[in-house]
Amino acid sequence: MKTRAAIAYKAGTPLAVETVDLEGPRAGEVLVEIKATGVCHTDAFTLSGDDPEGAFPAILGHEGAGIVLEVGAGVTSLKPGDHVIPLYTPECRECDYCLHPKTNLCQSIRETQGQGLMPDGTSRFSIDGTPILHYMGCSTFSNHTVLPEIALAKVRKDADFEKICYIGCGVTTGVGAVVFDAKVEPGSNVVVFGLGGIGLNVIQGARMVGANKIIGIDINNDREAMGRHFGMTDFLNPKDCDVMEAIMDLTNGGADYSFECIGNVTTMRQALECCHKGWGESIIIGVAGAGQEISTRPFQLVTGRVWRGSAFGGARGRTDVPRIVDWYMDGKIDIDSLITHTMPLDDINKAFDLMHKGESIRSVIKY
Ligand code: NAD
Ligand code: AHE
Ligand code: ZN
Repeated sequence: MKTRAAIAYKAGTPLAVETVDLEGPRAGEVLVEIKATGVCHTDAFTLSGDDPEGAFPAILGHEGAGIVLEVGAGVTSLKPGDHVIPLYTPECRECDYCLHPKTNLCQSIRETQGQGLMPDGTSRFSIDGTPILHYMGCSTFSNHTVLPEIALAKVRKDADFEKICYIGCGVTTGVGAVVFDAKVEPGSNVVVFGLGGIGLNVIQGARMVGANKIIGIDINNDREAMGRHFGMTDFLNPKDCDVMEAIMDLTNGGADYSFECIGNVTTMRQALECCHKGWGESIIIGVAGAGQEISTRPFQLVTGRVWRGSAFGGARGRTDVPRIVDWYMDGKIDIDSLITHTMPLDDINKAFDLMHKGESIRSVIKY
């Protein structure tokens, strides 16, 4: 079939919206009509050329929601008409990772996914016979896309696509990091570095579990109001104060949990070192560019601070994403306030401009 998609031809150039050829689903695959997709900082990161796995030409986008149109041979858990959220972290429920209680990082198709290919090593997208790569196994910047069955969460039909698409990455990443990975206890003091599409979801996750102080840090003062709306108790701008000193004062010695939601190795170090001696845990969510490394004095860890990371909020997609849709529909989490802009696919480059200028939290493309 033909469909419309935004193509990343090479790093550092705007996306080109064009008609592409899409082959139907093969065995174990599903054709999905994407109804809406968010634009995440990770899409911009890969487009910038900083992603070691970035390969071009590709159809980016990994934060979508849509409807199943067709299923390939052997697909049993989905049928045409089902509403779905694509999963860049799939859940096969069979690999060593899925069977291990300590991780959500299903590895059953990770290798081909990282190469921009379907599990059989080929692409379903092309233009004039030239293959175009998939991205993070999702390619939601295409009105139609093909995914493996294990990379789709079936969700309820009464939820708006243009809101729940955000659960495909940002909401789950932020709220999940608090709830599934860090398992923040009520009364904890939490520090969040970076109050964008991820950090604000960490804040609402921290409020949801009953955190005490929720301290937000950003160089953009416009983020303070939104942070407070989601439960932030204190705002710090590193341009106006010594954040480390301020955190020590506000928390009586350091954070119980800190979350780095920027992707900057300097703030990653600060996030670790602002943790309380003896027990504070720092969770890295931000994605840093190729060649970047983190460092600290080992003494920071010897004296009880813990450094760890979180991908897709520790969520097992097919199991947890439908639950998070329920949390949204039950009013336990707010998504609507975070979607600051919506636009058609033809305007997708504006979404990247708004993100770079710090004017949007989430832009959503409506097909
Ligand atoms: P965003 O652009 O919406 O937000 C980033 C925020 O950080 C902005 O508010 C910006 O003003 C602030 N910031 C930038 N530099 C700063 C500094 N030096 N000090 C303080 N604040 C600073 O991005 P996002 O969509 O929220 O994504 C955040 C990071 O999380 C990115 O690196 C993204 O790739 C990553 N991410 C990781 C996962 C995962 O599963 N681990 C999932 C999604 C996104
Ligand atoms: N490809 C990059 C790493 C990118 C990365 O860390 N991605 C996160 C999700 S970001 C979503 O917005 C992730 O889930 N990582 C786990 C994984 O298996 O990719 C690189 O450095 O090579
Ligand atoms: Zn993302």
